Amino acid sequence: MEETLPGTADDDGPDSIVLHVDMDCFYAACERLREPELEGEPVVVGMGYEPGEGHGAVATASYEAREFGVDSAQPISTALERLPRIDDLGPGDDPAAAGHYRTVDLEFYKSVAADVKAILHDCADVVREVSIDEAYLDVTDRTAWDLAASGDRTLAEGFARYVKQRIAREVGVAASIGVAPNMSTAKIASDFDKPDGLVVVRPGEVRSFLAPISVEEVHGVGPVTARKLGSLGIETAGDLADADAAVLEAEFGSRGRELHERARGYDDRAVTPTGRPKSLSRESAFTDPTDDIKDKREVVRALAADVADRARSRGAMYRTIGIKVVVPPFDINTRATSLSGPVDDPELVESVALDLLDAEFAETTVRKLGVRVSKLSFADADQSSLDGWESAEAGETGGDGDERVSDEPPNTGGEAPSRGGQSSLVEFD
Ligand code: DCP
Ligand code: MG
Repeated sequence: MEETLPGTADDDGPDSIVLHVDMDCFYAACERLREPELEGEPVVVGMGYEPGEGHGAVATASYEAREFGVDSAQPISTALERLPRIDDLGPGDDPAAAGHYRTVDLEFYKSVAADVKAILHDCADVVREVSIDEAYLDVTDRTAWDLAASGDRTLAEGFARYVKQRIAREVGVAASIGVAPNMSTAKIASDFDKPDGLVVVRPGEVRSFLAPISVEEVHGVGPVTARKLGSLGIETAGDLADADAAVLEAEFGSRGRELHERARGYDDRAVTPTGRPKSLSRESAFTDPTDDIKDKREVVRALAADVADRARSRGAMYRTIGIKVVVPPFDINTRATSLSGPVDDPELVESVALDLLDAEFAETTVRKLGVRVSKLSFADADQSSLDGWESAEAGETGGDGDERVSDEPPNTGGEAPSRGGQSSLVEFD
């Protein structure tokens, strides 16, 4: 009988199947794509590094370079001490003990990431991108924890292998994948057998898989917490799982209970998609509040152009166009017009935004104006995926998916009376 874990209990429906995909030495792998002769060689990619120079920091090192003690975030000068640059070798030096140093080329890496991401979106309906080279996939609906007919492997494992092979074949870079019934276990699993890893933790195995792992690997445990846990004799996730919840709570408050549950394999966070903002908006404040309609129209025109341009570059179509008008001191008014279907039409954004301004705020003294498009849909998956990685990073800090540039606090304004026609109150949250 398989042990039933919290968060994987039958009464929650079937166990989730979460994949955590993390590319191996990603920037170095990208450099190898355009310089295949770097395959199997120690490669160091430096940020702020210039060929022949010794400054900058290591962004990543290939696994061959890591053997020499080169690692992310190290000064290039340290890396060069451990692994000389191949171009600096003298006649008698051993080329096998030297490395290839390259400069970060983020645009290129983003284009490779977009190709990977397109595959991930093809393989899962729910993809949460967390960095340029890392994403969670919820594939519960695409596969199963059941054993494959051919043996003792799960269908989920076969599915993850398929994802890995597609990335390798179609893009040419290696991914490590962790498969588990929840996000934190999947993440630990993807890191467990890098590079080129595929680690599957079945629902009944979560706790035993986590048990020997250092507490530092548990989601939410930083160095300070790890030290404190150490002083309580708690070194591994297993120790943490076995610890008295009351003691942990006394020491760490409600976080203590949470860490205890994580260590026991409990993590009921749903994989929520990122990288696809719900809306795009931009705001601009006047140095001095103004009621000049020409000034207000000019600002709205510029904001509309900017927002429409960003929507287009992300491959986003919108069904709602809105404005925000902040009246001194902090009276926030929002108005929007719904369209009959999704469009990508910069001129319409401008004319609708101007109409909304003219209709009610022609005479109003304003402190700040904003334009927003919302009810987004992404027609061109490839296009939107290119930027998706970036917004995913922002999303990790707890955004709601609305990508905006604003210093405005969340909308605290009261409800505006709903107007006739199709305009209505929307929140520039
Ligand atoms: N990166 C960076 N600076 C860091 C860490 C990472 O610029 N301090 C960049 C370079 C990496 C990429 O982000 O290639 C992805 O980060 P990872 O932590 O996933 O590291 P790698 O993919 O390089 O290696 P691994 O195989 O351990 O995932
Ligand atoms: Mg990586």
